[in-house]
Amino acid sequence: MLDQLSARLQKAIKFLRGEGKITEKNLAEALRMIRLAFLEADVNYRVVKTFETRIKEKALNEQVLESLTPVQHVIKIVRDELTQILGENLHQLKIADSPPSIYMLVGLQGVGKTTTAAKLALLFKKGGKLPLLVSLDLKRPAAQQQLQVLGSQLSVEVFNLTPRDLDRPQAAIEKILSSAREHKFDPIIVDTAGRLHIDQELMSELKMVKDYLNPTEVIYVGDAMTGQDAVKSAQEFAEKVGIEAIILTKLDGDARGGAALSMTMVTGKPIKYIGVGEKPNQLELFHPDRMASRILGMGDVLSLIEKAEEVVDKKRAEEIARRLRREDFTLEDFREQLRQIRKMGSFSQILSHMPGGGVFKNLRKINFDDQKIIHFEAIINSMTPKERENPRLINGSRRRRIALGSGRPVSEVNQLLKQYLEMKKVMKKPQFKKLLSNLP
Ligand SMILES: Nc1nc2c(ncn2[C@@H]2O[C@H](COP(=O)(O)OP(=O)(O)OP(=O)(O)O)[C@@H](O)[C@H]2O)c(=O)[nH]1
Ligand SMILES: [Mg+2]
Repeated sequence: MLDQLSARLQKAIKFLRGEGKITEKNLAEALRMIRLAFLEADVNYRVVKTFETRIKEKALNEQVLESLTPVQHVIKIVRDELTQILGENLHQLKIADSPPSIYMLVGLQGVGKTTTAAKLALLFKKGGKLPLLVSLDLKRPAAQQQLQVLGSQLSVEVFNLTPRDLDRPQAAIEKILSSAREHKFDPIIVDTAGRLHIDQELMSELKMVKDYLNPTEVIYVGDAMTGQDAVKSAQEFAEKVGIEAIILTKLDGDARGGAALSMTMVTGKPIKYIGVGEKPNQLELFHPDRMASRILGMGDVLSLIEKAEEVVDKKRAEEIARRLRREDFTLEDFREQLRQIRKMGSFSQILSHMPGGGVFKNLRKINFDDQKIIHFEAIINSMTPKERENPRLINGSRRRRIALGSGRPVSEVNQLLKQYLEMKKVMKKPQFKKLLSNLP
């Protein structure tokens, strides 16, 4: 998988290693090699440009981490940027607030929608859920049978729709939903029709199904082997039907990587799973960081880099602890804390050492899921340094400006400020101070 890209990137890095020192000139040559590797792998041109610019900027301007050589530092930057364009964090499927969650799979013909529907069902079943498979391919009665066969192999329930049902999709969907509620099926995984090309008819059909179904997530299924075509069609599905997530299939084949590396940046949607074989158990959660490391190879250097980063993280954590002790816990510190949580769950670790109940009960309630942390960070980013140091400045009109700047609702800005104050209050409690004094 992605072997060729991997080999070419490694060649670029090997070249730099041979040089020993990073200069503008040899960096330019390495970047040229990296650019060619990407283009060869059929990565979207815009993505290649962004990637190149960011690496150049960071390699020439960033301070090299202690204990890393300049070349190792460049490797770290390449890995970080690779992770970034792959989507940075792990993204799980969204779960509906009230069950059942409904996942609607869309995509072109033959990309692997039906196979993926079955794979997802198996994953949920293994996780102790009771999934229900449904095919809403309104044109092809044989699609029902394909799903039935897969379902019976996996002992997963498949909702059987008659040709008459398929003529009346709204009534059929109501029937499915009420049956799912009655039998406590959760989630419902809905397979849909594929077409060779995107046409108006398919899009209207999918839009209609989506409106009746009201899915928790529409998942675009793309064939990684088709490279930029998969990216282009993802864009069209995103525009015309609306998608929340991406699953890339056939990454076990000789896919060159272009689809995986362009998808998220071009569509703005995360890849959540990847298909790595035809068998029902060959679906994996997509870990951008692992994928980046796999593409770069060089396990030894990467683990060295990770160690160096741990030291930095530890220093940052110490710095925050020091500031906490001084009680001037600003929004800047809060943001740094959020970043750390996102990276390594350090605050949750601190919390896990605390006695339950009491002052910490409220803190545990704060919902630090990945998405929220990203939004909170975006909000803090939109504040001026003054506001971060002195949150009391943030009045109504500033809140609106910050909301606008970060693309988040004002209510979320309020929520963030509330949680920040909550945390600050807890920081002042004697129990917390005692805990902090025990930190390294
Ligand atoms: N190697 C490999 N093959 C896959 C993967 N996912 C699906 N396939 C194969 O791709 C082919 C098409 O899969 P389907 O699931 O029928 O595709 P579909 O999107 O439902 O197709 P239509 O319903 O005709 O639009 C089958 O031969 C699958 O076995 C994968 O991750 N790896
Ligand atoms: Mg199918």
